[in-house]
Amino acid sequence: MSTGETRAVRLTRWGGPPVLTELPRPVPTGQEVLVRVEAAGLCGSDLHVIDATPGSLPYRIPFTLGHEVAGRVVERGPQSVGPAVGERVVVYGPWGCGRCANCTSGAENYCDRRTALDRALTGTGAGLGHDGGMADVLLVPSGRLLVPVGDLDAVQAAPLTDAGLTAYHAVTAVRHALADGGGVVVLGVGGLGHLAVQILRATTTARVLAVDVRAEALALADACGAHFATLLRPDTAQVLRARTAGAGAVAVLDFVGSRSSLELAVAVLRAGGELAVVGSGGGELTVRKPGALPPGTRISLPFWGTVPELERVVTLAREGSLRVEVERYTLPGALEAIERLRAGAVRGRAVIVPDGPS
Ligand code: FEH
Ligand code: ZN
Ligand code: ZN
Repeated sequence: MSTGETRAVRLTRWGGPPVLTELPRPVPTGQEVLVRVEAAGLCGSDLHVIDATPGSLPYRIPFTLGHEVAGRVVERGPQSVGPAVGERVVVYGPWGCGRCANCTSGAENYCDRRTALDRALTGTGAGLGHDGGMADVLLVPSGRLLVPVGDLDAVQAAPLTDAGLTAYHAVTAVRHALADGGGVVVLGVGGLGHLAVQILRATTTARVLAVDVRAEALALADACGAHFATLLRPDTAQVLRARTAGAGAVAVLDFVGSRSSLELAVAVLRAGGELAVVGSGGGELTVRKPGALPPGTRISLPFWGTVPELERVVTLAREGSLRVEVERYTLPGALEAIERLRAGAVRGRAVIVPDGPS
């Protein structure tokens, strides 16, 4: 690979496997900033993108995968803003229009132009319709999308931009219900769930009750500070209720979003409780009155997070309150990481290190 090229893991046809290829190294113009990638996390959503059928996503192929990126600024366009050349950063992944009310408040995850009404955006962000960071370099549309990380290790920093930020945003959605040390149930202790446990312990007084289907995930939940962790069983709702003195959970963070996880959420929620559905597991919830949902239930569907929240997540990590469980892979190893993630074999988060040892 010459200095004028970059390796990249790209989606070149819908439903086909990603391929490792070489591209001309981008040159930043206008407000653009070029980041040398030091680490790029792999997410369950990457599998959804890879497996998408033609026309199901508003993205044009080919594009480079990778929406969870940390690196160093190496070149800036003449009108660029933000971190200087040489500064280590993480990349805020949801790239909005940058001009609507949500974008100008830092909530590009809820850009008004990404709605069905105005598909002005042809992509969700880095690695999601736009070239992402599963590569040697990443061209970022604006320095507004970069958050400095100081000396935080890139392999720890990259997952903060998606797994960490999404978990933090979900906790924020239910935070007001957590004030009195009530029980909060975390469904799924994977890449996002294990960080949610740590965020809850670091920023709330809630009692954290974790549920997963894998025994090794329960060990991870314990290591992350969960007060209680259990496998999903037929009596899990009763077990969790007993852990909340019969009142039920003041909040449930569902990082799975499957039929069984949503059923468990409904069964353990306290009246007036909060349900945040984060996972895209295909489960459905019937909202009807009267119905299965306890009275007063509030439901949110949090998506990713905001730039100010990403700054807070980076601060939590830099002060030692967040530790990401990672599996490292080289750039060519990304394909192996994808298959391990698909098999449910990844512990914590898979992170690709382009300059890592081959
Ligand atoms: C990205 C794109 C679309 C759906 C979900 C996601 C998440 O991985 C972002 O955290
Ligand atoms: Zn993601
Ligand atoms: Zn916008």
